[in-house]
Amino acid sequence: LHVSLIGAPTDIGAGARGASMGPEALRVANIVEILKGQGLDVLDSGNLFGPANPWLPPVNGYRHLFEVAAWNQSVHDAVYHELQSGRLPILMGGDHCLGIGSISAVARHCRDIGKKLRIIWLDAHADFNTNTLTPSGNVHGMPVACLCGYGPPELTGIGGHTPAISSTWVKQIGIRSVDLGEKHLVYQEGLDVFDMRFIDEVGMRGTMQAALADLDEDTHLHVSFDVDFLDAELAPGVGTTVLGGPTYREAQLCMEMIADTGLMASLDIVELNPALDVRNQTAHVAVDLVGSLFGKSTLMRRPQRIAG
Ligand code: DIR
Ligand code: MN
Ligand code: MN
Ligand code: MN
Repeated sequence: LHVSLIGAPTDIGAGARGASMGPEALRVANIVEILKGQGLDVLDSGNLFGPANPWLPPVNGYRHLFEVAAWNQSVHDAVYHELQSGRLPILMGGDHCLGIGSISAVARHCRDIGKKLRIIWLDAHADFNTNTLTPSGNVHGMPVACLCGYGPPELTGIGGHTPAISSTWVKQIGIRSVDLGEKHLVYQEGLDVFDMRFIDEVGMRGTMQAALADLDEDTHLHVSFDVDFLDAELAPGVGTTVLGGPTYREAQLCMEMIADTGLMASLDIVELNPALDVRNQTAHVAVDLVGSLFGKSTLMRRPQRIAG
């Protein structure tokens, strides 16, 4: 398996500064060496460039729309290029607004080759705000809505097709913070949301079985990993910590069940904020979990050891 790391050092869509340091923190936490140690062919293609963060207030409900669009165009181009070269792109953000460019590219690639696309969205937040619903104007709270066609043309059309995806392709896991207006739109769109209450009631195993139920051998599985998915105690290095997230063990099981499908073909690691981290702990946890996403496990497991 050939993987390409793409750094996108920006916090252009975030509500706190610092996610721009995410790519380097992941490198310092040995992301390249750890994935190579698992037998992967890893190419670190370095960092993308884009506009600086002017740190201005929102205009028409969007902060930094022009700069957000520029960064996403460059992410789209890089991710699409790696997919066309037959490599598995790992986008190292950067904040979660970059999921627009990344997933638009993945959706374009899947349209090119006639593959079914499914997206596992690991996050504390639903990221389904629009400019009229958003309490903050921060575009990192809007990427899923933009991908589903709710947003400005600068963001909804990046992959050459609007909407880039259908809301029925998205399975959200770990959600525990949704804004009031956003809640209505999520409900109206019928998004498949496996929130923390669902995980409490069903367990992570049943949750992932449900979330991964409609895959087949012709599916491209994209994982968008917002590090604030993890419980705040485990992962303090994010801009918006939310209590009550998955534990280390629950997150491991989630990642291992995704790995077991053998279908993950692209990945985002976003929202890591080293300015708020403690001795790079959150980066190390994230890299460890990414190892599990690529099949690191304690034992060689025989399939069906636990009855369905
Ligand atoms: C909040 C925070 N829902 C907003 N969102 C995110 O500003 O839209 N934080 N994604 O990571
Ligand atoms: Mn492919
Ligand atoms: Mn997010
Ligand atoms: Mn989040």
